[in-house]
Amino acid sequence: MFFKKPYKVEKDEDNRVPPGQTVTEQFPVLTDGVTPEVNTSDWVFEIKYQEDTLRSINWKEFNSLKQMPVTTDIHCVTRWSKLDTEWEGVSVDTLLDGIFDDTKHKYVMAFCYGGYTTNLPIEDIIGGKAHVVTKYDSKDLEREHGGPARLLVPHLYLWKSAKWIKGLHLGESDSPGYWEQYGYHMYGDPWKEQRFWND
Ligand SMILES: Nc1nc2c(c(=O)[nH]1)N[C@H]1C(S)=C(S)[C@@H](COP(=O)(O)O)O[C@H]1N2
Ligand SMILES: [Mo]
Repeated sequence: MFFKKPYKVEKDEDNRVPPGQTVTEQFPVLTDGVTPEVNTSDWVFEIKYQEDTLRSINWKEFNSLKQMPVTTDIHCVTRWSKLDTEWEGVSVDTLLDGIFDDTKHKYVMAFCYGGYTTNLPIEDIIGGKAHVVTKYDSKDLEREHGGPARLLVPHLYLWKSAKWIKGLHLGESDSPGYWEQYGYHMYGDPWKEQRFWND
């Protein structure tokens, strides 16, 4: 008798966890420096290109955009991974809708309340690959994990998932963000163990 293979084979844990990582049930907090207190009444999210602000939205406007559930594994460069984390937020595609110009917008610097920054190629935050999330486990995102809103780019090491996000600065060229200036990899692919500059 002929059995069709199931369309989606559940990946076993070994194949889901990048090299050098260990799965944790905890959700460690990793913050360098201040944990800013950001009130949603003051919150603004800005998208900039050079000196121009292409979009500026407040909390109410952000929440009126299409909210998406995201279930994903996350990987921290300090060697923990967490499987099937559940988030909710707005796709970066939605945030860039109508303003994205692929001839000029090649890289992005995410900037945050508190001053943290991290750089990414624009390709890595479009096409459903990144969200600005405001909920974790169906609850408002805790302040220590970046509440009220953080970037979530789960296919890269978690330092790229900027907490307390304030906006995205689009540009033509790549320049190092906070950790990248201190030697963290410019790209940060966990499957290639791109932890530091020479990896
Ligand atoms: N604004 C800001 N975002 C940040 C950081 C930070 O120090 N400040 N740390 C990064 C690092 S190194 C990691 S591993 C993750 C940790 O997220 P968590 O604290 O929710 O686990 O946030 C990233 N985003
Ligand atoms: Mo990290």
